[in-house]
Amino acid sequence: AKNPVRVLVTGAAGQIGYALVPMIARGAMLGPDQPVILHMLDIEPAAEALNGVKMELIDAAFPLLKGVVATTDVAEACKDVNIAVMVGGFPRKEGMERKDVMSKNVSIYKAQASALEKHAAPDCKVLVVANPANTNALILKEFAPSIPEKNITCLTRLDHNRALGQISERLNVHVSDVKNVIIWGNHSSTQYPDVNHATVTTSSGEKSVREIVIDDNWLNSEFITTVQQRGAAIIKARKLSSALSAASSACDHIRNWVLGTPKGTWVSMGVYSDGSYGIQEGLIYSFPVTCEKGEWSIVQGLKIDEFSRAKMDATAKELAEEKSLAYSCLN
Ligand code: NAX
Repeated sequence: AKNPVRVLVTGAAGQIGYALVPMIARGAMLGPDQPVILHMLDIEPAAEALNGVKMELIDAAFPLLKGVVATTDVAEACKDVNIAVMVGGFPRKEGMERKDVMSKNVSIYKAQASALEKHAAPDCKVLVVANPANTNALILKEFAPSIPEKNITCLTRLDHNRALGQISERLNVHVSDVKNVIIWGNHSSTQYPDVNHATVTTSSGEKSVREIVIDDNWLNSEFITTVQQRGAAIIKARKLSSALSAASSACDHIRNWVLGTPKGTWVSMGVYSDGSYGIQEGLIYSFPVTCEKGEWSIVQGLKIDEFSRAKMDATAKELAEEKSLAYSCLN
């Protein structure tokens, strides 16, 4: 039998946490033969709720779940973890300035970076979900210099999956027959969902999405804004933000990272830019990646047209601004 993997979920008493921990305990993140020990962190006001989640995990009698740590102590939460899913953060409340929200999250991510650096397993893989996800991940990277930068990522897989979903609905094909969309840039409304390289598997082979969706106008406008604004549409409908889809996409992100992407398929991940596609180094930017043996690599050589270039640069510009704002909060 495999040794259990320790998975940290921060903000575990929140709504994404509540959807995510049972998925992990059922093997949706690391596979149906991989035992796990869940480490759940939340803050003092949520301690009782967190303990309630722990009680339910015990009650669900998950065969793969070999232990549960529920704590408000960051050091204890990070102890020996192999995977860290950072869902906890400070939400933007009505009337709050962007800078104030940034400042709260910068201090949270700075502190949690240090705790991970001190206490986590040295090869720990980190996924930041909490917004502003790219910039929180960047701060985490800055303050955990001993964690390899390749191990620090943020979630744009939900946006990627939303793009697959929109194409599959439009074409009335199964979502698993659509692949290789790309989310470029920030997990925000400036993200660029790109279908130029996406394909659909049909009875007569693989076809490009552009070829099948004849309506370029839809692909160049409504499709993009629908994906960009999907989070807001969910809030409007549910009066709560996306939770089950975010949790499921977080599992997809880690599963593909650890166990690999299928041959010929790429996914979107927010990763530290190495300058690929002319995106400045020093930003956590969402790129198309393939994964093998626990390592992601950016898909190279895709042709970028002028329309895409402008959108990729606009979202990079926003990330550079977020980065300066975050740094200004450090002083
Ligand atoms: P909730 O407010 O339901 O839960 C957040 C939890 O984090 C709360 O239990 C809170 O007590 C806890 N928390 C706050 N500060 C903490 C700290 N310093 N350490 C540990 N825990 C802390 O929010 P939820 O709906 O679960 O969303 C969580 C985060 O995900 C938010 O930042 C949200 O904006 C972000 N999202 C990111 C998405 C993505 O694709 N990257 C999509 C979904 C979601 O909007």
